[in-house]
Amino acid sequence: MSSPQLIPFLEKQDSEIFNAIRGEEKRESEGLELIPSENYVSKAVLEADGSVFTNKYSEGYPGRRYYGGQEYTDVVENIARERACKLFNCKFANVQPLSGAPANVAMYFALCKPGDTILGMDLGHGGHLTHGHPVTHLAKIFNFIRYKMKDPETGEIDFDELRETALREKPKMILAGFSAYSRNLDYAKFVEIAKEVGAITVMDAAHIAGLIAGKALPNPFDFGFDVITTTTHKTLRGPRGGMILVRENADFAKAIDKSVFPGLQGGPHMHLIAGKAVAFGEALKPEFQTYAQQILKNAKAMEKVFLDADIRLLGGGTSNHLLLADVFGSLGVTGKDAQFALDEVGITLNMNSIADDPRKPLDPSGIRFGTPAATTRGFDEKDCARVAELMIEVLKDHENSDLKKRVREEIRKLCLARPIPESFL
Ligand code: DSN
Repeated sequence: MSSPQLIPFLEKQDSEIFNAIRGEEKRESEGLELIPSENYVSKAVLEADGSVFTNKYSEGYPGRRYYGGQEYTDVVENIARERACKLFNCKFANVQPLSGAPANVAMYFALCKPGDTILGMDLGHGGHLTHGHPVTHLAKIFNFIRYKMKDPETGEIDFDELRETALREKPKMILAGFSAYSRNLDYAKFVEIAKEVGAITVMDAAHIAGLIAGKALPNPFDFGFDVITTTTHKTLRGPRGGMILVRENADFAKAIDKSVFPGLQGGPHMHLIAGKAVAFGEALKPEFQTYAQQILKNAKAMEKVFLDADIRLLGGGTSNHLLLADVFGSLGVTGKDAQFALDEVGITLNMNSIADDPRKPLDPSGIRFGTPAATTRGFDEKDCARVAELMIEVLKDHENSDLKKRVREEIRKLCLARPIPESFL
C-alpha cells in the first residue's frame, strides 16, 4: 500500500473526518478503479492542493487582481498557464474554471449570445450533459441541436447529417467531445464543416486531455480547432478542476477570461491551480507519454477479452481509454446490477446508457469502464486482460457469492501487488 497521507493535526482534531480519509485510502488502495474519468494524483499534486494557497483570495488575473498580497499567486497561475500552453501547443490558457461544467458554461457565454445555436453530440450517443441536454439551465439559454453516430456498431459520426444540419441551422458553434464515446473523432471534418458555415469549433476534451497531452491521440488544435475545454483530473492526472485553452485567437481568449471572472466565478481556487501547475509539469515529462500510450494498450487488451466473449461493445471497440459494453443486450444483466456486483468484488465502474437505450438512465443497458487509473498503478495488458476475464465471470453469474468472494480476493491481491505510486518521476 502506498504510504498514508500525513495528517497528524486532523487525527488529533477530528476523528470522524480522519477515519473517513483513512477509509478512502484503503478503498482506493485495495480496489480497482475503472471509472474512466478518475485517476490518482501524485503526492506532489496532493501537497500543492493542500497548501496555504487555500487561504488566499485572488480575483482577477496575474498582474491585475482586486486584492493585495498576490506575489506568489501570480507565480503559480503564470506557471500553470505557461505549462498548459506548452502541453497543448496553444497561445492562451485560462486555468481558473472550478471544473468541467463551469468551464463549458463560461466558454458558451464568452463565444455565444443567448439564443445562439450550438451543434453538439447527443448525450445518448456519448455527448455530455453540458452540451445542452434539456435538463440543464444552459438549454434554456442557448439553442442546442444535436448530431449522432451513424452506426453505433462502428462509432462513426454521421457527418452527412451533421453537415446538413449545420447548413440548415447555421450554428454559431460546433462542439466536438464526449464522455462516453470510445473512438477517435475526425477533427479535420469538423473544421471543414464549421468553415463552410462560419462556426467556431470547440472540443470538450475532458476525457482525453491526458491522451492528447501525452501525444497518444491527435491534438484538435493541429486540425484548426479554435478552443478546447477540459477537466484536469481525468487522464491528465491533475487536481479536480477545469481549464479553457485557445489556439490563437486573442479576442476569444479575452472574452473567455472575462467570462470566467467576473462573468461566472469569484475567487479562483489557487491551491488547485498550484496543483494543476504541478500536474502539468509532470505531464510535460517524457514518462507521461509512455503512460498515455499504456492507457491505450490496456484498453485494447480489455477490448479483446470482451469481444472474444461476444459481448457487444458500443463503437465496436475502443481507440481511446474507455469501453462501453452492452451487458444487458449481451448477458441479460442490467447496467445497475453489473455495477453493484462488480463493486462487491472491488471493481469500480459506472452503469451507463448505450446509444438509443431502451432502458432508463438509472438502470441502463450498459457499463462504462476504462484504464487511466489502473495504468497509473502499473497495470499492464496482461493484468487488464485478467481483470476483463474476472469481470465477465462475475457478470455471467452475478448472484454467486462464492464466486464474488474469490474474485474479490484476486482483485485485492492484484491491487496490493501494484500499489498506487507516490511519484511519477
Ligand atoms: N463525470 C464525468 C464523467 O464521468 O465522465 C464527466 O461528466
